[in-house]
Amino acid sequence: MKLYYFPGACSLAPHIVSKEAGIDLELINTDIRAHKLEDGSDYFDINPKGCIPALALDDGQLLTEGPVVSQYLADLKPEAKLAPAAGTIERYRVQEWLGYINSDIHKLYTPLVRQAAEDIQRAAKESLNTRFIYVNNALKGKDFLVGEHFTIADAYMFVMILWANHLKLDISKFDALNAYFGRIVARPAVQAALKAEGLA
Ligand SMILES: N[C@@H](CCC(=O)N[C@@H](CS)C(=O)NCC(=O)O)C(=O)O
Repeated sequence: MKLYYFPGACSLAPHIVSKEAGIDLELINTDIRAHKLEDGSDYFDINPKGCIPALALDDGQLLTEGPVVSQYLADLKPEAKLAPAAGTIERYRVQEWLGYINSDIHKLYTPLVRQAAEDIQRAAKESLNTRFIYVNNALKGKDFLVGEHFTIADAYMFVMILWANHLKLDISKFDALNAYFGRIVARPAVQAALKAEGLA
């Protein structure tokens, strides 16, 4: 399988999941601004959405949407416990987090990375702060977002906190969030994915 990715982008979450699961993926570096591959070919010809992550399956299908790609990878290796079994309340809890991160956190970064007008950036930062208050409270007394194991939701949340640090957002007051980040970043699979993306 091939993972279309860009270093440090949201595709890092399914990349981490693959490392945690012990699934070897061929990594295809994708320029998400120019929508080109390294050989100059047009990424829209591969994924008409133009976004990463995208997972090219061995049967020729393309799977898109990070939360779905991560669930697919996790379900290939249930013994790694990266996603609870489908149909259980724990699986819905993981999906609840994936949905929240995808729609209520991830996209708040767009005005910051695209350097939108000052007032739009300020509003995005305020909303991110509100979201991180919620996440920090949810993490108090817990090692992971759901249950006793690292899950695909943690891989995705890790990337959201990584971006906050990269953009120098002030998240220093969020003790539980920062302790959680420290635990996740120390995981060998996370280090391996960061290294493979040239970020370690
Ligand atoms: N709905 C998609 C969005 C993914 C997404 O926003 N990817 C960004 C990088 S983090 C991207 O590829 N942006 C390029 C573009 O918008 O053209 C998902 O959740 O996987």
